Amino acid sequence: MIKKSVEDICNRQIQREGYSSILYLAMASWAETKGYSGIAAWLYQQAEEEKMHMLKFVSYINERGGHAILPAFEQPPSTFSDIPTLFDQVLEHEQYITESINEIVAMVSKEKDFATLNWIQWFVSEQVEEEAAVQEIIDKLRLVGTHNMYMFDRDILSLRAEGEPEAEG
Ligand code: OFO
Repeated sequence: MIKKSVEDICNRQIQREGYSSILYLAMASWAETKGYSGIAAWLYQQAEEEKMHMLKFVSYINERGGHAILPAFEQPPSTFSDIPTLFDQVLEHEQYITESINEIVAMVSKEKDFATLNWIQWFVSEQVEEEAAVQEIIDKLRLVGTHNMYMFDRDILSLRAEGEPEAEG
């Protein structure tokens, strides 16, 4: 049976992963309206992954005898200033998520909940990959320069294929 403190922090993470998903959906929608179909596709895929992360928490809490609660989500921004700023915001958001996963690690260690400590390791590795993938995009954007967004938009999906293996369910 999951402890209440662990159940609560995992429920908090449901909200954060779900918000990540709608934030990336909002970014994808904005990028699509600006003609960046490749960037939009990358963000739609990212939103799907975040939904899957949220569902992993839902299943885990319920499997351990807790109750996963689906929250209301804050409305994400609907406009973004430009593509480089958008990816800086993605990185910043991922760093925030990493911090929040680390808080779960610290809490379950303190509570001696070794099953959750073991389970959460998948997210620890996932965050390393996600931050690296976004950093790679930011680096490429810097190389390409904002005058060549056509090329960047065309190639972004191949970056994901090389750099970020699809997360497993
Ligand atoms: Fe991108 O983060 Fe989920 O975990």
